[in-house]
Amino acid sequence: MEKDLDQIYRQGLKELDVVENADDLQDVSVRYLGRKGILTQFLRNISKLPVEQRPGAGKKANEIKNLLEERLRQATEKIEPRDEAKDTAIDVSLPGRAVACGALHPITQTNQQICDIFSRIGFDIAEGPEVESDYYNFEALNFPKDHPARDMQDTFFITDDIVLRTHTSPNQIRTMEKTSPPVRIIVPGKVYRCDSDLTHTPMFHQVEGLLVDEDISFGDLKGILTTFIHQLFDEQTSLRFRPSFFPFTEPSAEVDILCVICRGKGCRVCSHTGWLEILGSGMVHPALYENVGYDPDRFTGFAFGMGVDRIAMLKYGIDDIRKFFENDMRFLRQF
Ligand code: 2U9
Repeated sequence: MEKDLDQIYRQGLKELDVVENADDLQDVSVRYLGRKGILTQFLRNISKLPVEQRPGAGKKANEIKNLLEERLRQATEKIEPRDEAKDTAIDVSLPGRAVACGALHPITQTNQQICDIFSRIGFDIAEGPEVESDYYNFEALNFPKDHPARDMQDTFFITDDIVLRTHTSPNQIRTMEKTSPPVRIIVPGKVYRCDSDLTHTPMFHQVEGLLVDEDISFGDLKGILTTFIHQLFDEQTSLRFRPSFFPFTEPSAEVDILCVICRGKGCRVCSHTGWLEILGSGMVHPALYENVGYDPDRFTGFAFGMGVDRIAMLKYGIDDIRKFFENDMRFLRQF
């Protein structure tokens, strides 16, 4: 029996000596160690040997098996030396993995464009709380209690005296309380009004502005806002100032641009007027100066406010404001 095993081993080595390629190697491996291989059969037949021979035969057969396996490994290395570099190398012919790349939300992009334009003109940015007192949101801005103008704002009340700010104007008051003129600020931020339809959401974004100094006139207001609109849309954009009313400005004016869709002919977007309202503005009401300790005989100024979401809708031709907040990637990827 031992002789048989030695014979198998020697024959195996002989065959391994003459292998030339991986296929030859595979053949030898199968012939000796495969499921029906010579050595495998031998091991299987050990159970048929007389009991006293079985342990010795098993031991010897396993030694031969290990030796043959080792020789097979060596022969494999000889034919296909292990290329360590190949194990870790990057296959440059494979297509690359796409890098997921984020982008700014269209409202953020529009907000940044607006702030950039005013920053270049010389305005600083001021920010403040979204939860406000009745005083800063209304009283200091010339909305007395029970004044009908408070109804324009559809306020979310937290308590009788605390509200979600309905505009960013409280920050102009806070800034004026802390700073002497000249004041040149824009105030971007989220504001809240209880209103919801195709063009309104309960939370939206505003940028407001304030400029107070000596000798500031309505001409300065017109010049700065015209420059702003020409930079935001294009230099050729026609605009008009239309009289309006706000409690915090007197006189007040809303600014319209010629409809970007129909160029003034009249369409659904401009309600067939040929014009689109872009922002509100006016000369700061003198009563406000007294609230912050400015001398109304020495200082004058102008203020303005705009809805960023509305401007983004006009710039990108979006007909439903709610699309901005649904986070549908098919919509957002377009910007
Ligand atoms: C101070 C003094 C004056 C801010 C102004 C408007 C006109 C205006 C609206 C535009 C669209 C609000 O988002 S909107 O609905 N705003 O028309 N806002 S003047 O006037 C101020 C603010 C602060 C101390």
